[in-house]
Amino acid sequence: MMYHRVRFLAVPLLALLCLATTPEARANGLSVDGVWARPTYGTAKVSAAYFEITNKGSRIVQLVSIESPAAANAELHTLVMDGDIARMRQVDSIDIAKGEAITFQPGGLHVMLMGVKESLIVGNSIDLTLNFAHRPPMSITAVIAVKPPTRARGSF
Ligand SMILES: [Cu+2]
Repeated sequence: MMYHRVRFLAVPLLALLCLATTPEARANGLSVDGVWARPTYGTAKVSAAYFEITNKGSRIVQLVSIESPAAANAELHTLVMDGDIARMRQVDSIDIAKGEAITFQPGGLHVMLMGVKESLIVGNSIDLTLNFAHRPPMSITAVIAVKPPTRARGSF
């Protein structure tokens, strides 16, 4: 079955990812960089994670969910204006057209992390798994920070 061949190919790809020193991940024409999440303070159990995802592949990619071992729940959210008030709305899925880059950032799309299990401290990091329709999941690492990390340069 094709599935076995795909799994076999995934091993050298993972090895490459381990060599990367910046929070950037690539797989199957997808690249994700600038991954960060907000720290939590006091007893707060809520955080948000952000990144830029670029589809350099030949077909549309649909991001359907995100999960993290660091939080009980992770949801895709966007901010919509309701008069003067910005409200968060859950998004079912996000389509990334071929050649398109989508940025999750404060004031817009974000990953809402709820039920954060341990305080998120600046300088630490957490793992996130991106789940897609019709393709394998992708693991990325978010640095805990108060602002976006310096962009990784695409050098390979
Ligand atoms: Cu939210």
